Parts: sequence; C-alpha cells; structure tokens
Amino acid sequence: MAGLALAASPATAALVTSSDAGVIAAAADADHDRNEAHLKLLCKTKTEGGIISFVAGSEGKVLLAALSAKPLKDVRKDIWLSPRFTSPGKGRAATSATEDWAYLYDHNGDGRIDRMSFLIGPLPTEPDTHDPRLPNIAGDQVRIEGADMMARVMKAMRYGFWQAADEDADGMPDIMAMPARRKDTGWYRGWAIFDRRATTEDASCRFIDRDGSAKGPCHPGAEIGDYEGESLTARVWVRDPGPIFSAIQDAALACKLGAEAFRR
Ligand SMILES: [Ca+2]
Ligand SMILES: [Ca+2]
Repeated sequence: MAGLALAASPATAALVTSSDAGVIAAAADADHDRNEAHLKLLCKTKTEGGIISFVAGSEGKVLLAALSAKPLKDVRKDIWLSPRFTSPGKGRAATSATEDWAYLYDHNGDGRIDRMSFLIGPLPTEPDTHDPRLPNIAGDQVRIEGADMMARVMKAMRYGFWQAADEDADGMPDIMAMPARRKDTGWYRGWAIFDRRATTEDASCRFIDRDGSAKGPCHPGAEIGDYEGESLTARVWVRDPGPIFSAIQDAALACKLGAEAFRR
C-alpha cells in the first residue's frame, strides 16, 4: 500500500502501533492523486441503505465502494476523486457527483474488507511546505483578501477522510481516525485516532501527526464530539458506526467479489 514507507520509517516506527501505522498508510493512500478516467464499475447491488457500487481503479482491483439512492450513471463522472471548484462568474459546477463513497482495503488478504477511508469532503489542509501567506481559520470562517489568497486557499483544499479499521473481522470498526487540525491556525494536519476497544475514554484517543509521530493524548473538549490535545484538535463522529464492514462485505459477496478482487 502506498504510504507504508512513511509509517514504517525508523524514526516513527517506535512511536506508533501497527494499527496506527495501518491507518496512516490508508490515509496516505486516500490522499494520493488519482484520475476519474480510470474508474470502472465492477458491480452494483441493492441493499437496505441504498445501492452499493463497487468501482475498480487503474489496477483493475476494487478501489472504492459508493452508496447512492439511484444507480450511478457513469462512475467516471459521478465520482470525483479530488475537490473541484468553479471561479465566481464561471457558471455552475456539475452537480452529479456523489460524496458517499469510501476507499476499500483488504489489508491481510483474507478476502474480507478490513480498512476503509470514507470521504468527508474538501478540507483546508496545511501544505507540506508551510505557506505564511495562508490566512488563519477560526471555526469555519476565514477572511480572504484578494484573488491570490483565494487561489492559494483553493489549492490547499484536499479531500479529508475518516478511517476505520476492523482488526478482529467481526464487521465492526475497532480503530477509527478523524482528520485533526492545528489549534493555532485552524488548518488540518494529522489525525485523532480512537481505539473503540479501550476501556477508558482517556486511553481511547491519541493524536498522530501526518509524519507518523505521536502528538500525545486527546481529551474531550468543551462541546460534544470535540477532542483536543497540546497542539491539535479534532471533531469526531461520536455516533456508533455500527457494522459497516459487514454491510459492505455482504454487498461484496452478493457481487461475488473474492479475495483477489481487493487491494491490500
Ligand atoms: Ca481482511
Ligand atoms: Ca471489529
């Protein structure tokens, strides 16, 4: 999986667990630039929650699953793998895209999906090289001064994903990770990683920076769903995610997708 080298580098290996490394690798993979032109519908099947479509990428293996109310017409147009924006006055953006999709992985190769990266949407993501010309973000508010600044902010918008890992193959997520953001600037970097099997709230959450280094524990913040640490903060999905792996796995079985169909 792309990004594994990042997670397994000697400088960081001692700081994160193998579960965390898997989550970081999936996050790095989800952040890869990909082209919709390579997408191909493999199979779709009706479920209680809607229609689940399995879509292959350029390698021919299942890249992602999309959930939609109606059958997708053309996955190359209905699914956007990176954010798109229109400039003011340049007309409306196409509105056919579905944002309900997740990258899928079978990390241990046993034929059952055990990692997912669910699309949240475009997030203002700190560039690799710190750009002092980017404005601070307070909550969801940012003061844009001029077209140049607007262009820099748009360029820094990246898709954010929440990650889920099923470590014991029971269909329920065990590790979940949400994008974190810097307290001082409001820009996203790194993740808050939750272990749902931890017995205390304090033990359940920790921040990992995007270079794989541990950034300490996170504590519940002032509002429900807010967690904060020394320099990072995150708003997490506190609702029980339920057996999401089982639901997608059942759909994969209905589509007769075996172990060889999935990426590891
Ligand atoms: Ca598996
Ligand atoms: Ca599980």
